[in-house]
Amino acid sequence: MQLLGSTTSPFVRRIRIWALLNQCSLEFINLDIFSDTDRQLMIQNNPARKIPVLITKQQTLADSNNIIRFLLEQHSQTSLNWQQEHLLTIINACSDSLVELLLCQRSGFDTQDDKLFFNLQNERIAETLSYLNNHFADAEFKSCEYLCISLYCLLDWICFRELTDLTAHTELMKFYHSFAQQQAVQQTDPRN
Ligand SMILES: N[C@@H](CCC(=O)N[C@@H](CS)C(=O)NCC(=O)O)C(=O)O
Repeated sequence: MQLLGSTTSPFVRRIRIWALLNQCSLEFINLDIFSDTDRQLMIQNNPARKIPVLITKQQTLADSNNIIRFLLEQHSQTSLNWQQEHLLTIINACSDSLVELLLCQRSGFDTQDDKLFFNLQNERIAETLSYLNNHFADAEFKSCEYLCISLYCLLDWICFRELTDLTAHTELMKFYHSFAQQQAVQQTDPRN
Protein backbone atom coordinates (compact mmCIF):
# COMPACT_ATOMS: atom_id res chain seq x y z
CA MET A 1 0.00 0.00 0.00
CA GLN A 2 1.19 3.48 -0.83
CA LEU A 3 0.36 6.61 1.12
CA LEU A 4 0.56 9.86 -0.82
CA GLY A 5 1.21 12.75 1.53
CA SER A 6 3.68 15.25 2.89
CA THR A 7 5.73 15.28 6.08
CA THR A 8 4.09 18.51 7.26
CA SER A 9 0.38 17.62 6.84
CA PRO A 10 -1.26 16.81 10.20
CA PHE A 11 -3.85 14.64 8.38
CA VAL A 12 -1.12 12.56 6.74
CA ARG A 13 0.95 12.28 9.90
CA ARG A 14 -1.97 10.70 11.80
CA ILE A 15 -2.02 7.82 9.35
CA ARG A 16 1.76 7.43 9.40
CA ILE A 17 1.91 7.31 13.22
CA TRP A 18 -1.02 4.89 13.42
CA ALA A 19 0.69 2.63 10.86
CA LEU A 20 3.99 2.67 12.76
CA LEU A 21 2.25 1.84 16.06
CA ASN A 22 0.24 -0.97 14.48
CA GLN A 23 2.86 -2.76 12.37
CA CYS A 24 1.07 -1.69 9.21
CA SER A 25 3.44 -1.50 6.29
CA LEU A 26 2.88 1.62 4.17
CA GLU A 27 5.13 3.02 1.48
CA PHE A 28 5.12 6.75 2.19
CA ILE A 29 5.39 8.93 -0.94
CA ASN A 30 6.41 12.39 0.22
CA LEU A 31 4.97 15.03 -2.13
CA ASP A 32 5.32 18.76 -2.49
CA ILE A 33 1.68 19.25 -3.52
CA PHE A 34 2.38 22.70 -4.94
CA SER A 35 5.17 21.55 -7.29
CA ASP A 36 4.11 20.71 -10.88
CA THR A 37 5.18 17.05 -11.01
CA ASP A 38 4.11 16.05 -7.48
CA ARG A 39 0.79 17.85 -7.92
CA GLN A 40 0.08 15.76 -11.04
CA LEU A 41 0.49 12.55 -9.04
CA MET A 42 -1.90 13.82 -6.35
CA ILE A 43 -4.48 14.99 -8.92
CA GLN A 44 -4.34 11.67 -10.80
CA ASN A 45 -5.31 9.89 -7.61
CA ASN A 46 -7.63 12.40 -5.95
CA PRO A 47 -9.84 14.86 -7.87
CA ALA A 48 -10.43 16.68 -4.58
CA ARG A 49 -6.71 17.58 -4.76
CA LYS A 50 -5.92 16.91 -1.14
CA ILE A 51 -3.66 14.57 0.82
CA PRO A 52 -3.59 11.96 2.32
CA VAL A 53 -4.44 9.38 -0.36
CA LEU A 54 -4.07 5.63 0.17
CA ILE A 55 -3.47 3.43 -2.87
CA THR A 56 -4.15 -0.27 -2.39
CA LYS A 57 -4.26 -3.13 -4.93
CA GLN A 58 -8.08 -2.92 -4.96
CA GLN A 59 -8.82 0.79 -4.66
CA THR A 60 -7.73 4.34 -4.04
CA LEU A 61 -9.04 6.08 -0.94
CA ALA A 62 -8.92 9.80 -0.24
CA ASP A 63 -9.46 11.51 3.15
CA SER A 64 -7.90 10.46 6.45
CA ASN A 65 -11.32 9.48 7.86
CA ASN A 66 -11.86 6.88 5.14
CA ILE A 67 -8.26 5.71 5.25
CA ILE A 68 -8.30 5.01 8.99
CA ARG A 69 -11.68 3.27 8.72
CA PHE A 70 -10.22 1.02 6.03
CA LEU A 71 -7.00 0.32 7.97
CA LEU A 72 -8.82 -0.45 11.24
CA GLU A 73 -11.00 -2.92 9.37
CA GLN A 74 -7.99 -4.51 7.67
CA HIS A 75 -6.32 -4.94 11.08
CA SER A 76 -9.51 -6.33 12.67
CA GLN A 77 -9.67 -3.42 15.09
CA THR A 78 -12.90 -1.88 16.32
CA SER A 79 -13.96 1.32 14.62
CA LEU A 80 -14.53 4.55 16.55
CA ASN A 81 -17.85 4.75 18.41
CA TRP A 82 -20.19 7.70 17.86
CA GLN A 83 -18.81 9.77 20.72
CA GLN A 84 -15.29 9.20 19.38
CA GLU A 85 -16.42 10.13 15.85
CA HIS A 86 -17.85 13.32 17.35
CA LEU A 87 -14.52 14.17 19.01
CA LEU A 88 -12.68 13.40 15.75
CA THR A 89 -15.03 15.79 13.93
CA ILE A 90 -14.05 18.54 16.39
CA ILE A 91 -10.33 17.84 15.83
CA ASN A 92 -10.95 17.87 12.06
CA ALA A 93 -12.89 21.15 12.20
CA CYS A 94 -10.05 22.85 14.03
CA SER A 95 -7.46 21.40 11.62
CA ASP A 96 -9.50 22.42 8.56
CA SER A 97 -9.90 26.03 9.75
CA LEU A 98 -6.18 26.28 10.47
CA VAL A 99 -5.39 24.93 6.97
CA GLU A 100 -7.78 27.48 5.42
CA LEU A 101 -6.19 30.36 7.34
CA LEU A 102 -2.67 29.23 6.44
CA LEU A 103 -3.63 29.16 2.75
CA CYS A 104 -5.15 32.66 3.15
CA GLN A 105 -1.92 33.91 4.75
CA ARG A 106 0.09 32.39 1.90
CA SER A 107 -2.25 34.19 -0.50
CA GLY A 108 -1.33 37.50 1.12
CA PHE A 109 -4.37 38.08 3.36
CA ASP A 110 -4.21 39.39 6.92
CA THR A 111 -6.23 36.69 8.70
CA GLN A 112 -6.68 38.88 11.78
CA ASP A 113 -8.62 41.37 9.63
CA ASP A 114 -12.24 41.82 10.84
CA LYS A 115 -13.84 39.86 7.95
CA LEU A 116 -16.61 37.27 8.17
CA PHE A 117 -14.53 34.39 6.77
CA PHE A 118 -11.54 35.03 9.04
CA ASN A 119 -13.75 35.65 12.09
CA LEU A 120 -15.60 32.37 11.55
CA GLN A 121 -12.36 30.39 11.31
CA ASN A 122 -10.74 32.16 14.27
CA GLU A 123 -13.85 31.58 16.43
CA ARG A 124 -13.98 27.92 15.42
CA ILE A 125 -10.30 27.39 16.23
CA ALA A 126 -10.65 28.98 19.70
CA GLU A 127 -13.88 27.12 20.55
CA THR A 128 -12.76 23.71 19.31
CA LEU A 129 -9.47 23.92 21.21
CA SER A 130 -11.34 24.85 24.42
CA TYR A 131 -13.78 21.99 23.84
CA LEU A 132 -10.96 19.50 23.32
CA ASN A 133 -9.18 20.82 26.42
CA ASN A 134 -12.36 20.34 28.50
CA HIS A 135 -13.12 16.88 27.09
CA PHE A 136 -9.67 15.33 26.97
CA ALA A 137 -10.30 13.62 30.31
CA ASP A 138 -13.37 11.79 28.89
CA ALA A 139 -12.84 8.02 28.88
CA GLU A 140 -13.83 7.74 25.21
CA PHE A 141 -11.14 10.23 24.28
CA LYS A 142 -8.16 8.97 26.27
CA SER A 143 -8.84 5.33 25.46
CA CYS A 144 -8.88 5.82 21.67
CA GLU A 145 -5.44 5.55 20.10
CA TYR A 146 -6.43 7.21 16.82
CA LEU A 147 -8.04 10.17 18.59
CA CYS A 148 -4.91 10.70 20.68
CA ILE A 149 -2.72 10.47 17.57
CA SER A 150 -4.96 12.93 15.68
CA LEU A 151 -4.99 15.37 18.58
CA TYR A 152 -1.21 15.17 18.93
CA CYS A 153 -0.73 15.81 15.18
CA LEU A 154 -2.95 18.88 15.38
CA LEU A 155 -1.14 20.28 18.45
CA ASP A 156 2.33 19.64 17.07
CA TRP A 157 1.40 21.19 13.73
CA ILE A 158 0.12 24.30 15.58
CA CYS A 159 3.47 24.53 17.41
CA PHE A 160 5.54 23.79 14.28
CA ARG A 161 3.78 26.48 12.21
CA GLU A 162 3.28 28.83 15.22
CA LEU A 163 -0.43 29.12 14.38
CA THR A 164 -1.99 29.94 17.72
CA ASP A 165 -1.10 30.14 21.43
CA LEU A 166 -1.86 26.91 23.26
CA THR A 167 -0.58 27.81 26.74
CA ALA A 168 -4.07 28.43 28.22
CA HIS A 169 -5.10 24.87 27.29
CA THR A 170 -3.33 23.15 30.16
CA GLU A 171 -4.79 19.64 29.65
CA LEU A 172 -3.85 19.71 25.97
CA MET A 173 -0.33 20.89 26.77
CA LYS A 174 0.16 18.13 29.37
CA PHE A 175 -0.97 15.54 26.83
CA TYR A 176 1.20 17.10 24.09
CA HIS A 177 4.40 16.79 26.13
CA SER A 178 3.73 13.23 27.29
CA PHE A 179 2.72 11.88 23.85
CA ALA A 180 5.83 13.44 22.23
CA GLN A 181 8.12 10.88 23.88
CA GLN A 182 7.13 8.06 21.51
CA GLN A 183 9.48 6.83 18.80
CA ALA A 184 6.77 6.94 16.09
CA VAL A 185 6.23 10.62 16.88
CA GLN A 186 9.91 11.41 16.57
CA GLN A 187 10.22 9.34 13.35
CA THR A 188 7.48 11.45 11.70
CA ASP A 189 8.58 14.86 13.05
CA PRO A 190 8.16 17.39 10.20
CA ARG A 191 11.19 19.32 11.50
CA ASN A 192 13.60 16.48 10.59
N1 LIG B 1 -10.64 16.00 5.25
C1 LIG B 1 -9.32 15.77 4.73
C2 LIG B 1 -8.47 17.03 4.86
C3 LIG B 1 -7.13 16.87 4.18
C4 LIG B 1 -6.43 18.21 3.97
O1 LIG B 1 -6.97 19.28 4.20
N2 LIG B 1 -5.18 18.11 3.51
C5 LIG B 1 -4.43 19.31 3.20
C6 LIG B 1 -2.99 19.15 3.66
S1 LIG B 1 -2.86 19.31 5.41
C7 LIG B 1 -4.42 19.51 1.70
O2 LIG B 1 -4.22 18.59 0.97
N3 LIG B 1 -4.64 20.75 1.26
C8 LIG B 1 -4.58 21.12 -0.13
C9 LIG B 1 -5.57 22.19 -0.48
O3 LIG B 1 -6.38 22.58 0.38
O4 LIG B 1 -5.53 22.64 -1.62
C10 LIG B 1 -8.69 14.57 5.45
O5 LIG B 1 -9.10 14.27 6.58
O6 LIG B 1 -7.84 13.90 4.86
